[in-house]
Amino acid sequence: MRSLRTGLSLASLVSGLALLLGAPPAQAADAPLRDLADAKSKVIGTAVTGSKLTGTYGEIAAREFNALTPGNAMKWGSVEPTRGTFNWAEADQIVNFAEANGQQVRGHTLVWHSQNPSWLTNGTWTTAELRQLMTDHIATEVGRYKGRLETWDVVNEPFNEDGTYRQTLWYNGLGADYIAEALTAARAADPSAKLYINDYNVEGVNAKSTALYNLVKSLKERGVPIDGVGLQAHLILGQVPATLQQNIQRFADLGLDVAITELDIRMNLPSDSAKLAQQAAEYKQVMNACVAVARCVGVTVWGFTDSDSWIPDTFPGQGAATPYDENFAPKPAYHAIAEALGGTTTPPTGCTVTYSVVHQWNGGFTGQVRIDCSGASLASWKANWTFGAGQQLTQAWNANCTQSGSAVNCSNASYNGTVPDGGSVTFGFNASWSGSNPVPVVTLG
Ligand code: G2I
Repeated sequence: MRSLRTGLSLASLVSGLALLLGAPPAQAADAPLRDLADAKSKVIGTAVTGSKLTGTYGEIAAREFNALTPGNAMKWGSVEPTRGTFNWAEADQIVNFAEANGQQVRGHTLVWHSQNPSWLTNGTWTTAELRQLMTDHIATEVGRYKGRLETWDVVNEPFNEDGTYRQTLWYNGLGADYIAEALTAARAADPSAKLYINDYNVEGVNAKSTALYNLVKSLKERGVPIDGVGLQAHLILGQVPATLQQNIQRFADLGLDVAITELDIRMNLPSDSAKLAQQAAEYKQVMNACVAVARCVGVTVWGFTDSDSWIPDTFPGQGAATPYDENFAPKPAYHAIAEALGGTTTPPTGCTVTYSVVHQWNGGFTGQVRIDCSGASLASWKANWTFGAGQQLTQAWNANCTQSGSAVNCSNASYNGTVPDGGSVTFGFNASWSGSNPVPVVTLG
């Protein structure tokens, strides 16, 4: 997208749903997720990338979620890439966006073994220097946002899978009490922020979650400031732990808050309607477990759209882990979250068409149109739209397209007229543009 001089992000170039065919007709969600969550006094949050908070991405982030977590912007490597030189731009942008939209912010994260600046990880420090670095970092970052953030993930991922402490810069240099020291420093810097320890694979009752349990129990007994535990919940389709609610409850019974902080449920690609239905059921299971425990403050998803998820980069061949697809169409998981929060929506059935600009340069662009069917199928199809700003088609593939004036009419090629229930067909085109390149409404016929 570097060729774009207008400052538009990909997100702002991509349209959502245009038209539904089939029966029954589409039901729009009756209320945004955040309204449903507010009515239950729960958090429904999402991790976000600051640079994407415009266009459709920004609209959904603001409309559907009552809390935001910066996915990367508040990590030490992001805010202090060079010692003493700070870059708060993305973190500030996210906090400002949240305040403008009446959303909480979950600060993420202060003391971690990953995404630290190289000056820190490559340095040689005495114990006293390391302690000072850690507490100064906390004082600086927590202090900057004092009174504005609801929550901080103070310590992230302190445990190994077997429940022993992870050997990190902090553990190796300061011993296990780095955790208490970090929490104490965070409390001093912002007495009103809720302070959490956050980890993954601690959703069910197991050796790792029991180590976390024993740690927070002893911290509380010692009077160390700790308000809650974050269960990240990077889950795999078919593997929601059966003991999730029981585990949430045992932390709550210690007098701590619990948050599901990074929920996603990944699957082997490609996705299909059966996997997406199973994923929806599992999202609902996680939501239900949190809704059932009063001290479970809520659930944050780790990116709300498949186009902004860490999964495909880290687990090649896996993905589709979030509640919206890569074109910002809500998936069955979205409707499952709504239902768990007391909404009454049923997922739409029928065939939808989505138009996106996948690449744009000075004077030209590549567009993509995708037809998805769920609970319906097509034997042939037409996709028609009107270009609103003089765009002119130059070439199309996987469809027969003609343009007359501003009207574009496309029909299936000989080999892709059939769109089965649960399937999709995509075609592409190149076109010219000048001035602006607004996204048209596409009708399916
Ligand atoms: O790894 C998934 C999450 C596990 N729990 C803690 C979270 O903080 C963590 O988030 C992910 C981000 O979603 C990724 O976006 O943390 C990753 C790093 O451990 C993030 O990935 C990094 C890439 O590794 C970098 O190459 C990239 O420059 O994201 C950076 C920014 O896009």
